[in-house]
Amino acid sequence: MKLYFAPDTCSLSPHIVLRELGLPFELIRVNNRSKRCADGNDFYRINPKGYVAALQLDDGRILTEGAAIVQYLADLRPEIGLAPACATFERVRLQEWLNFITAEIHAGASPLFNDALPVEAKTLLRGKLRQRLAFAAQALDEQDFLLGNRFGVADAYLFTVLRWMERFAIDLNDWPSLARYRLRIGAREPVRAALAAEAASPEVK
Ligand SMILES: N[C@@H](CCC(=O)N[C@@H](CS)C(=O)NCC(=O)O)C(=O)O
Repeated sequence: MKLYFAPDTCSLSPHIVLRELGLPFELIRVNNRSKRCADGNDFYRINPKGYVAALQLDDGRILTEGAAIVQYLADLRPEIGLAPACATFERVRLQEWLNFITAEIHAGASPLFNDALPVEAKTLLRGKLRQRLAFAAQALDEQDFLLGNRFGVADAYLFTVLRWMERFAIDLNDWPSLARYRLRIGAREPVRAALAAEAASPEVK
C-alpha cells in the first residue's frame, strides 16, 4: 500500500494507524500547493479531489477520506482491536466519533489556516471549536481513550487535529483531560515514529 500524505495535515491519522497495525506501506509525500508527488505523479491523478490523505491499495484502487481509510485499515488486522467489529453498536459509536471529528473539528478548523479570513470570522470559528473540544474533553474526563480503555482509530484522528490548536491560539490546557490525552497519545511509539518519518521526508517541489 502507498499512503499519500503531507506533513502536519490530517493524513497523519491514517499514517499513525498503519504503524499501530504494523502493516507494510510506502509513504509518498505530496506538495499540497503544486499537487506534485514524491513519486513523480500529479496528485490529481491519484485523488481528483486534490487533498490528502489518499491510500493506494496493492491492486491499484485508491481510497480517500480519512475516516473511511482508517476503518478500512483497522479491518485488515481486526485482532489488533483499533475498531470494534462491523455491524455492532460499538462500531457505530466509533463512526459517531469519526464523523464528529471530521465534520465538527477538522472541517471547523480548516478555514483558520487561511490567513485571509477576517478576524471576526476567525473569532466565531474559534468559539465553535472550543465548544466541540469541551465536548471531547468531557468524554475524556471519564476514560483514557474515546471508546474506553483502549487506543483506536478515532484517537489517531483526534490527536491529529488537536496538534493544530496551538496555531489557532487555542490552549489545550483549558481542558486538562484533553491536554493529558494529547501527551498520552503522543508518547506512543508508532505515533512518535510517524511524526519522525514525516519530519524526515524530503520536500517535494
Ligand atoms: N474530507 C477530507 C478532507 C481532507 C483535507 O482537508 N485535507 C487537507 C489537509 S488536512 C488538504 O490536503 N488540503 C489541501 C487542499 O484542499 O488543497 C478527509 O476527511 O479526508
